[in-house]
Order: sequence, then structure tokens, then C-alpha cells
Amino acid sequence: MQMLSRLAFLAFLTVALSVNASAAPDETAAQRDARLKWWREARFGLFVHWGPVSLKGTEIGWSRGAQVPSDVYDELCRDFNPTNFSAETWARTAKDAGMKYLVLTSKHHDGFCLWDSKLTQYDIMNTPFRRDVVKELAAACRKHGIVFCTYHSICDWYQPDYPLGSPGGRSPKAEPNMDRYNLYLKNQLVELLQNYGRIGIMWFDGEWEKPWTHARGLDLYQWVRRFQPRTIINNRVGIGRGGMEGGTEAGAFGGDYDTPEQRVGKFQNDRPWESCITICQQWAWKPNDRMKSLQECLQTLIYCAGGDGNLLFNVGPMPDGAIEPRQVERLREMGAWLKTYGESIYKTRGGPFKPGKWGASTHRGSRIYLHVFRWPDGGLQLPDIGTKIRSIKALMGGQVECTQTPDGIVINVPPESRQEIDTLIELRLDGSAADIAPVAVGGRSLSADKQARASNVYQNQSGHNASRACDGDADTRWATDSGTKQAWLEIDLGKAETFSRVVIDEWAGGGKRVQSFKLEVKEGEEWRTLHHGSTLGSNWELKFIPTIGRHVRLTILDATDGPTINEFEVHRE
Ligand code: H79
Repeated sequence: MQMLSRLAFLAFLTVALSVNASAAPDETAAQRDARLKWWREARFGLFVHWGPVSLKGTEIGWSRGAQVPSDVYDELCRDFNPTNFSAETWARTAKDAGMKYLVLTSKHHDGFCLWDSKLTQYDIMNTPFRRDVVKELAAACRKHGIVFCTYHSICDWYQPDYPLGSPGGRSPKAEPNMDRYNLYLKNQLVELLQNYGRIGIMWFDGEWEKPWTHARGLDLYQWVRRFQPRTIINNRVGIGRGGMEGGTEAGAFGGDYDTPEQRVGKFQNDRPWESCITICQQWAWKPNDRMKSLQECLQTLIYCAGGDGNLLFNVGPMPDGAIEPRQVERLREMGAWLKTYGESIYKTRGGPFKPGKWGASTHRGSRIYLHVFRWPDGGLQLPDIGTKIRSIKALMGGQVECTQTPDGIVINVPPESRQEIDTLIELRLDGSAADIAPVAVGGRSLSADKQARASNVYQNQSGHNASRACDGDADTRWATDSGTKQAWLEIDLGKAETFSRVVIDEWAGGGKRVQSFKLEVKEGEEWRTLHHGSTLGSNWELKFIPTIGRHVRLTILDATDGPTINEFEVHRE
């Protein structure tokens, strides 16, 4: 190649790679937004994990070869006869919950297929039931205006061609053939995409195992959209998902959206996301599984919408085909709330006030919906938004006070008008809420965004420096080098302040590492000890008589491993 054409070729390569890394190939960002519009506006969907494993009450896919020996697991289909299955009832359950779409496990990691597949015997037609569940459910969803979608596992611990097997992909197959398995995967998807009407989302999973590659992911994405160009595809089609936080690593191919699992995603409004979370603890049905309270369910949905994401809320139907009545009832309660307050969820975007312990916010047009879960003393203090609030209303009735000054907004509702689950307040603005830059609600912490220094920073990484402990974001943290036993973190409040409360949120991921510490305030050139303690933990709190000072220090005297602190908050009261 001559120099010039070689450069041109390199330039072409760079462009091709960067296109692959962000938007879908052959589609502009605007086209993608249009394709994803119905789903982003929907905000709430039903996830259904189901299969013969419900007979055992253990986890779908994962219990094969673990709690249930593989040969026993694979024979469960012979006894799978869910005669109480009613696609109509499932679709109505989703509808009554206020959900707009439903994602069914067409195939989980265990390889069992809930539709009549011509490509395997290991499907619903090989059970006493012999009814095509995908077909019935797709039809019932269509009838009720619910968008039908499928979850489809890329890894398949059953098929002999797929290189890994149970338990959990930890055993090798005798004679694998990944190319042949890939054909099986693609041809099964053609069955789903051609015979069951519109598939709203193709929800892939099981992509993290070695046999899957970037190239195969890109190819599969294009394959699906060749048969149904409007289908939305999650980021688990490619490799480079950031673990259970579900984000997509820089440069990786991440399909259309991110997928935090069993957690609410962080505020993110520049790339769509959807948290998948179970109503109980297990994905597949488990007898007497602990079910979440209505408060937890609704606040989870509101936190997702407030972070600009969706919630895909999971049930595992029973072996007889019915969804547990208590779960149906919980979903119905969510639906009842949405019937009244759905305007604050559907077709909204998250923010501008970022979610926090206080609650979350959503907006549409010139309206902001404030969902207040916890009221700070003296009312909710919000930062300035640069736009005049024209009117304010408590949507569940009752009074609401609002003071807007150049310093910010203070909102209060008398205790008798506050709601246990969500006090919903509507603000009407002079301008468009979308023009307000997303902003964290700092609470009353005097230390938020103040200067901080530390004796040690994990590998000197700026992502773990002292300021991460006073940025008002509990998802970031100050960390020290592993093995560190003593360290200090010092905050400069900027001027002398009066304070009487400190909250220290030690990173839960490391357990209680701090074993001995003291809290100090600087008086002249001397450090005076305010408190001497042993362990910290999540949101450790201390109240004391009002104290004046500018420099506050956490000195760790002993730790089991490198201490790491999410937030160090100093409060006036
Ligand atoms: O279908 C449900 C679960 O059965 C399934 N996803 C939801 C929607 C699931 N698959 N795997 N897991 C749950 C947990 C797997 C975690 C790990 Fe990994 C796999 C840890 C290490 C490999 C993926 C890659 C997550 C972190 C790194």
C-alpha cells in the first residue's frame, strides 16, 4: 500500500470502529431515539422468568448441576404441566400494574425453550403441556396493548455444541462447536422473530462467557434487526458490560441500552438504561420467597424514572402456571398508584434534581415532579434552577410552602400532609425543565464539594481521591492502598462553621474495615478530639454539642485493610 492510501485506510478503520462503539451501525442518533421512544416513555415493564425449574423452586439456569443434578434438571420438563397457565391473565396482570411491556424468558442459561422450536427437542412441546407459551403470550399481550419481548440467553449450558456447561458454565463440553452453536442461536432467533409478530425488545444475557466475542455480538445485533428493524436490543448482546452495575465500558459495543441488575441505575440521561429487579429475591419462583413491600416497589420505580431509566420488574410464575396471588396483588397496588400519579412517571425524563435519600424528580415540558421520600428538618432545600417557579401543588392534596431565592428553593409540606411512600409535588416553571442542567440535592451538608485532603489515595487514582468523600455522591468513594492500617481525611469547610452532626458512610463493599478512629477539629494549630470510636459502617452518625471550626479530620488509627469512605458529611444540625 502506498503511504497515502494506507493513511486513508487507517482513517476509515478508525471511523468504522468508533461508529461500532457508540450508535448502532447504519443508524443516526436521531433514528435510534425514534426507535427507542415507545420504550423510554413506557418506563415500566414486567419480566417473567419461567420454565420446568419452577417445579424445584430453585434458580433458573443456575441451579442446574448445582442444587439440582443436571440429569434430574433436564428431566423436569417431563413433569411440567402448568394447566393453570393463562396468557390472558398474565397480560392483564401486567396491564393492571401499569406496565407497558413484558419480557419472557424464551430461553434461559439452562437451554429450555418455551416455544415450539423446530431446532431442538428440549422445548415446551416435549412436556405434557404441549402448548406454545410464546405464541399464546405474544397474542394476549398484543390484545391488551402490552409490547411483547423476549429474554434470550446467549450461553446455553445444555446444548452439546456450546463449549461450557453446568454448574454455572464451569464445566467443559466434550465436543463443542461454537460456530455450529452460533448458527443454532441465530436460527432459533429467526423462529422467534418471524413467527410471533412484533418483538419489542430482544433482551440478551449470558454474554460474559469466553466463547462470546465482540464480533459475534455485533453480528447478532445486525442479525436481529435484519428480521425486525425496530427491535430494541440491550447491551448484553456485546461484550464489555461493567458487571452487575450494567453500564457499557468505553469503546465496547453496547447495543441500545444499559442493564443494571438487581440495583437501581445511577442517574444517566445521555444513554438509556433499564434496571431489572425481582419482586421477591429469586428470578424463578421460590416458595415463601421474601416479597418487597409496596413502599420498596414504588420507590424503586420512582428512583429508576428519577435517574432517567426504566424498571423491568420480575415475577417467577409457579409450576401450575399462575403468578402468586400476593405478587399479583402487589403489582395491582403499584398499578393503582400509577393510575392516579402516572403522569409523573410515563413520558417523563429523570431530573433535574438527581435522586438521593430525599427522593427523586422527573420532568415533562414545563413541569417538574418532586417525589419526596424523606423530609429533612426545615424542609427540602433545592439548588437554584435559574427559572422562576410559577406555581406549586401537592398532587395528593394538602398544603405546600415554597420559597424561591437566588440561593435556591426551600419546599415544605406540613407533617400531616406528608405521605408515607411518596409526597408528590408538581412545580410549574416559566421555561422548559429540560433546559435545567441536572443537579445534585446536597441536603444540608457543610462539607459537600469542599476541599479535602488525605494521607493516602488508592494507587494515587484521582477517581479515589479525598474529594470523592465529600462530593455528595455515595456512589463514589475515597479509597486507600490495600493493606493501609492508618490514614486521615481532612475537610476544609472554607470558613469557620458551626456544626453538631457528622455522618460517615464507610464503603459497604469492603465490610467494616475501620477498627479504631478519632474525629478531630482544628483549634488554632492544635487538633482537638471530638470523639473516639471503634468501627464505622454504613451511614454511621454522631450528634454532639454545636462546635465551631473550619478544618475537620477523620483519623483512622487501625483497620483490617485499606479504609474506604463513600461520604464524610459535616452538618449544621
Ligand atoms: O436472568 C437473570 C439471572 O438469572 C441472570 N440475569 C438476570 C436477568 C444472571 N446471570 N448471571 N447472573 C445473573 C449473575 C452472574 C454474575 C457473574 Fe459476572 C457472571 C459474575 C461473574 C460472571 C457478569 C459478568 C456479571 C459480572 C461479570
